[in-house]
Amino acid sequence: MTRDEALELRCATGSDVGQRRSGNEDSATATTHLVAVADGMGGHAAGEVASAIAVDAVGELDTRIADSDGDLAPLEELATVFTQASTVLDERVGANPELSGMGTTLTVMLWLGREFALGHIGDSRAYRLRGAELTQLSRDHTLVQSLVDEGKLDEETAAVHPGRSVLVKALLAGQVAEPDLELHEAQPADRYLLCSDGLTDVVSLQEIGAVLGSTDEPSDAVATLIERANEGGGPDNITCVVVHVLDPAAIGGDGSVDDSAADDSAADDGAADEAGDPTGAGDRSA
Ligand SMILES: [Mn+2]
Repeated sequence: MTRDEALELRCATGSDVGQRRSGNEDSATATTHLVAVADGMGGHAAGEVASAIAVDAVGELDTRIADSDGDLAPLEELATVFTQASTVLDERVGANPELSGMGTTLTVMLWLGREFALGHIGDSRAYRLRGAELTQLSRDHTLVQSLVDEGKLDEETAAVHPGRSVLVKALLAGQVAEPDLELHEAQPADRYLLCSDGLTDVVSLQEIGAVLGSTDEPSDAVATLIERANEGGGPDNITCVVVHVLDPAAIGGDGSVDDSAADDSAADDGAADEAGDPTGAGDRSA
């Protein structure tokens, strides 16, 4: 992961409570090497606790990477995020039985040079826009997706199925985490989206692809996607992280990028979203 070979990234995060929920149980983060979305579940604000635990585990990996000499095995490191989050979920439920049943999705990208490791559990999603083609990189761990895989349900029916949010896997206290872990190669000009189901339940894939392709500013894409989900009724919390891999050809011969924006964007837990800009933006290299 030498810096010379690293692709230049620009990313933005945003989270919004939506139109019908009283609290925001989603969490998101963007650190130097990692971006993540977590969608918590469980009553009495337990979902908020669970998704924050997942995002904290992501932050700890970022610290380990910063302290390392760069010689880390990405998939193994990413796996530790899930096991660590599970351990903390167990501890917190053990100490606070009223939190029992809390859990969270977690979709996380670890950027290393020209490739990234994707770790995923639950029904938040990771997409790649390459050219005009939007590809879902994650697979929903839902009952309806299992039925689609078995040929018992078609994609169109699954997308509007009333039971579509029933998860078969998530980060849950008392359970061993079984995330999907994969390495992907990135290309200049790729665009990536991590999002909670509050976006994908109400905004079509065509629209998501069009928004991602419409602007060179990740923060504009995040704001527009959240706006579209709210226009679509905003039935759930909406969280998006957009990552642009910059195209050296488009930013000048020396490959430098405008560095003037803030360094990192942190999670926005949505509690104060109504008043402000829901997005944060930053430039960095993986
Ligand atoms: Mn959700």
